[in-house]
Amino acid sequence: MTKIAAEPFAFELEPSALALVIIDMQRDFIEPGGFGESLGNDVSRLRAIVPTVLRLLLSFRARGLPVIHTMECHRPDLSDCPPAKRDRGAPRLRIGDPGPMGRVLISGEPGAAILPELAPLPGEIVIEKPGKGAFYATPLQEELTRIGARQLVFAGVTTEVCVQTTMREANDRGYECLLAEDATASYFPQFETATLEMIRAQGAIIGWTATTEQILAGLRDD
Ligand code: C5J
Repeated sequence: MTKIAAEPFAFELEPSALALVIIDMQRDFIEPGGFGESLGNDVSRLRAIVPTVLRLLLSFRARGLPVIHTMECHRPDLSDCPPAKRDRGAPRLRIGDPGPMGRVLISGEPGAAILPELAPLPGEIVIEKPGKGAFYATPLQEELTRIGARQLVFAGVTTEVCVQTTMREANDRGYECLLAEDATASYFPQFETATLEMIRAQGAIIGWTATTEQILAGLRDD
């Protein structure tokens, strides 16, 4: 069995059960002028991982391995957006308001789209999710069962919110989770570091972390 050099210990790779899950690489979180920036965040930290995420994506595609893309967004009538999510903190822009790239985090609006350079190809699984975790109120579990995935490599944004929440949900469902540590980012560097540490603490209590190079080296050796 091929092993990926990972932390806190080697990740035993089962290529036939492997899938890449790319979390929320959406224009509204990452592009200047989008929702994320309007909340006062520095989006350049998120933008910086795009080439690394692309490298992972192209490698999985080249090996014919499954890719799943998630998008945090809501129905235009907001029927899947709890008021507690929309109203909390009285932000200047709320979900569903007209924003710099259309209605904020609404399915089908320009800002909710995945960055063009990472756009899903026909046949790749795309999960629109109303929560931070990608399993809540989505068909993700059924899709993973359908494709036979049991090991998930994670990339995307933001590390401590949607990436970590989804990894915890996946871990509770019995998936082996490996986070590509240089293909994930937060607006807050200290949260990114803390999340990587808490995921791999206590003997991989949530999962493993490895660099993209380590993951791709493991795939090359398989
Ligand atoms: C946030 C996300 N941070 N994709 N969403 O609200 O992490």
